[in-house]
Amino acid sequence: MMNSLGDLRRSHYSKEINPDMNDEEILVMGWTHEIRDLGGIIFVLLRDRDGLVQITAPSKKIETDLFEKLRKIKKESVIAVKGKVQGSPKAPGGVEVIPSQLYILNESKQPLPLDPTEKVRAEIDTRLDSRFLDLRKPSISAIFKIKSTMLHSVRVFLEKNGYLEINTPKLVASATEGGTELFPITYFEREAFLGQSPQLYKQIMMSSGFDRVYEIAPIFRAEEHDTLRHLNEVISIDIESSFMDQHDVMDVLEKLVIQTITDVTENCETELEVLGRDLQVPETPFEKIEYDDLIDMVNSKGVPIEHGEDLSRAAEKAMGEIMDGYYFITGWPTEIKPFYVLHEEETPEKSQAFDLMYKDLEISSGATRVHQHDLLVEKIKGKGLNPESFERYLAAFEYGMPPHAGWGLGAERFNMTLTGLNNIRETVLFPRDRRRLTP
Ligand code: AMO
Repeated sequence: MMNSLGDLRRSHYSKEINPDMNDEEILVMGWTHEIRDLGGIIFVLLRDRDGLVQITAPSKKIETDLFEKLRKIKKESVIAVKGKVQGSPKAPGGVEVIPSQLYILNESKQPLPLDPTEKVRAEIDTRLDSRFLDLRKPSISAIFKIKSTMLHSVRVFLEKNGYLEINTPKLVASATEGGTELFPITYFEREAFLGQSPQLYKQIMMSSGFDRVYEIAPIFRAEEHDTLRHLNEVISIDIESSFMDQHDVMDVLEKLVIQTITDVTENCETELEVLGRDLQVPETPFEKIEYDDLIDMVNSKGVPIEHGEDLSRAAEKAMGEIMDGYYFITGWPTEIKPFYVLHEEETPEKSQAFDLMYKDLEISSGATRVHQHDLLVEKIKGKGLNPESFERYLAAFEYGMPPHAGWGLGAERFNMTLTGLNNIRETVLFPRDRRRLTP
């Protein structure tokens, strides 16, 4: 075993090796995925981030010491192999490597708590406990390659549309979203909380004249529920735009979803295939369903729900049976939306808020905001909150706050719609739920 890498450097990733490189000397690095010892010939499958490469060692062609060393490698050990490329139609990628040197960079302990070759299925909790091994599986790492492409695509799209990336504090003094609980923390001699949403800060930035901002950052929700769609820490993609209303930002959201799906289908072909996912770019415009009509649709499916209520899980499920892709819900009752949401002028009981849904899953919500100071104070009081605890936020509305609108899109839920996965835990490297705080 080696303590340091020395001058050893990888010459190629597995996916870069092809039959045209016949006889070329290369150096590959990765993990021993599998070892097959057939007596006179040993096959080692080396796995790196991008796939597998076969190391073929016929006893007649290579030195005895090397042959014996290969035979003794333990599964999932980290190795480097120097050798020559040879075309081999049966091997992965149509090539194999005839080794001349083997370096064992780190040996893996045995037995393994989890099998990264995916031959043995494991329960999600076992997988999350040994997440580093779980993530070595191609079908699991594929999810995060898609997530990386998704976030890249979102950033490129927003930058192109004039949005500036901002970072706002996650240590905060008060709540922003009604309905969900906060995680309290000790902030020196005071109590503080983990931020539920950058809502108040992104709005303050409108008063700062930044016009269009976005943030991609964690939000913390102390929700007790243990479901396939909720976590206590997620990544929220937030935007806020001045001189826009709900219709303008819904348009931005729809275009962003389309651009991201296009980029993922073009750049993650292998990953989508590994996941068995046939991702198609949806047709636009996305359907817009008025809240009142939706309640009737849900009732007609036999699910009881009153006008004015928030959607129950049963109601979402009923919608999932009716709708097949992305759609907006508009015209939500003002009563059940947060204080910062503006109502319709003519029908104040109706708000200018919307949700973006995918089948039965809410992936985003947004609204035209209240930008008049006095109305905002009234709305805060109306929710039973104390305007004094919003003093610094409210000040931004007294000296020239433009009309504005925005939304928050859950990165994990968006990823679920791309990958087709139904447990949100699958889309986070190290999920935080009601029971899990490690690893
Ligand atoms: P909301 O609370 O609806 O709105 O959150 C926006 C989006 O964030 C995601 N999300 C979650 N995902 C998984 N687990 C959770 N516990 C969780 N909580 C939220 C969802 C949701 O649609 N300030 C507003 C946004 C705005 O109006 O700009 C807000 O936070 O995908």
